[in-house]
Amino acid sequence: MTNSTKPVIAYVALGANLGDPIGTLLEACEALHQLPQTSEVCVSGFYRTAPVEADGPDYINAVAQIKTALAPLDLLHALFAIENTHGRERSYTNAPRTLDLDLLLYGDQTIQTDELIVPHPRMHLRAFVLHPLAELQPKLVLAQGTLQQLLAACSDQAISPLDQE
Ligand code: PH2
Ligand code: MG
Ligand code: MG
Repeated sequence: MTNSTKPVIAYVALGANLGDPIGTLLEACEALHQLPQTSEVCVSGFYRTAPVEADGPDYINAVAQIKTALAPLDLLHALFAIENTHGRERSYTNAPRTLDLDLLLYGDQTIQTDELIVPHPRMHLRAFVLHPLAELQPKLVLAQGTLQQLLAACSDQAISPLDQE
């Protein structure tokens, strides 16, 4: 049994750089559509991105916007379950991975627990999050600035839309 809350708009970052990243992200999007108490799933385009503070092959990244009545920790655990379905292993910090699903924003809530910090503490520094997020919600403003200001500050991070390859 999961706890219900008033529905909120939440954002989830999707990333993968092992196995078949594009196929895995497509399956993860399908899994987001199947989440209980969740509707209006909208996914950005896919981007090829250079690893940031990480090693291994280039990543495929995207962001999904969802409307959900799942409580934050229930949503987090559902995201972990999807990661595990795709063979996610946790060997060392920022290790290459078959699938990473990070909860970026949950309505306008600030959450700080041992398990979950929202807004995601590094999202404002990462072009691989900000670009797809700006595609979905260009006028969104984070505590650190507008998406356009934040994107300008990480313009050195290599990122290219898959549909332009
Ligand atoms: N995820 C990380 C660390 N670095 N770099 C890119 N390009 N894409 C990611 O998804 C990513 C990363 C930690 O989760
Ligand atoms: Mg991550
Ligand atoms: Mg993660």
